Amino acid sequence: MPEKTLVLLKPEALKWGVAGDVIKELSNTKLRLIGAKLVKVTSELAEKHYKAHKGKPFFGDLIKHITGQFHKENVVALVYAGENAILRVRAISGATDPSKAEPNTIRAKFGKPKVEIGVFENVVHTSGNKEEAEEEIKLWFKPSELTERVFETKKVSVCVEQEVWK
Ligand code: 3AN
Repeated sequence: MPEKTLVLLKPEALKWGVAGDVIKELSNTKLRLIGAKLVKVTSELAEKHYKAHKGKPFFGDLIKHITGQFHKENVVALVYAGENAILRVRAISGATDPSKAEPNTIRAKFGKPKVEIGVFENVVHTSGNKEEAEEEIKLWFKPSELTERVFETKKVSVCVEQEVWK
């Protein structure tokens, strides 16, 4: 089973008109894109996604940022699959702080080098490891929204039957 990773194009990527450029950079990895959608991020989704940062001084701004309150924009969520997908995407993305990101990385090219809104405007989020990737992909995507069933699914009965993650 190939490795999977979640990439989020953050609200500033859409606001600054660089979402296409970032996807072009990501396509250089030659990984397969198996999911893509535009998401209006709710506080509930944001808090689940960033639960590891709960309690940190920048948590409030992190939630405001990803829910689009600073840039008045949405988020594009992408899933890439392939060998070493997580590290390959992190390598091309660069360090969290754009001022420290290696030259030619996405964050060095498109991120803001100075912190102005309490958190880095670093254009992309990428999963950190396999466990995080699985949890994040299941949080952001339903099975039917991916072109491949990359994780086990089960059927549950609600009013209408739908497929959900097991
Ligand atoms: P990455 O996205 O590179 O995996 P994480 O998971 O450590 O980075 O941090 C998530 C987000 O939290 C970052 N993208 C950034 O916006 C914000 N962040 C992390 N550390 C700081 C910090 N020291 N000051 C402000 N914002 C931070």
